Amino acid sequence: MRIDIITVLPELLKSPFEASILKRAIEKELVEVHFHNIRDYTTTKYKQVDDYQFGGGAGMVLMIEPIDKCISKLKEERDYDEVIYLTPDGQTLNQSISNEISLKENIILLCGHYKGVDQRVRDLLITKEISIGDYVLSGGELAAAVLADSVIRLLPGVLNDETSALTDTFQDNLLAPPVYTRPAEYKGHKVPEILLSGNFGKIEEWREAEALKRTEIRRPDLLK
Ligand code: 6GU
Repeated sequence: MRIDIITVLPELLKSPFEASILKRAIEKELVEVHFHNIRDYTTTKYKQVDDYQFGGGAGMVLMIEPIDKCISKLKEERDYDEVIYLTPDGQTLNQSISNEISLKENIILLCGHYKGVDQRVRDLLITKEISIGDYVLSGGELAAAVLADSVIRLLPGVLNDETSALTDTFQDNLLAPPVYTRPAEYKGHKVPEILLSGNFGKIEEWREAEALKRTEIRRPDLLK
């Protein structure tokens, strides 16, 4: 998979890809992540990427021309399955959207900023609009990192047995059960006996029951 991220703030985005699972996925060549600064595609003297909105009102709007130039150049080099705009008024991200995107070959992520992008970018260039939840971020960069992380960890070979995505919260619409590690007792607080029993059938039953219990209490909406 190849992910091209278009932003006015590439430096805000790079560090999540330079550590741990994402870094290893890139090193293993399971994914390529490329950053593009919209400012490198301006034709104006002052490298302007945004402007006041027509009709008046506070807040700057990202202009179509540099974004169009950047996306057009990428599309000349290869075909893209999706051009995704990160925006608080997009479809709310969930595990099934991440699963779907993880099956694509090449995707572009466009990060919004300020008051957003000229509507014509959305009408002409974007195939999917995604939000990461009902709260407002300063820009789409952190949302792009969230989306990319949730997708990359699903690519075959990225996770090993120990970090398997199959037991993740949400993968089967259930929250994950509680987990424990050494010591078996800490300041009088004990690990559930069953986990020390070595009876893997019973342990699996316990985990399923705990996952269900946790989901019923915390997220009953997932069970509907
Ligand atoms: Cl994708 N962008 C911004 N600016 N805020 C958000 C968001 C995206 N998703 C949730 N809040």
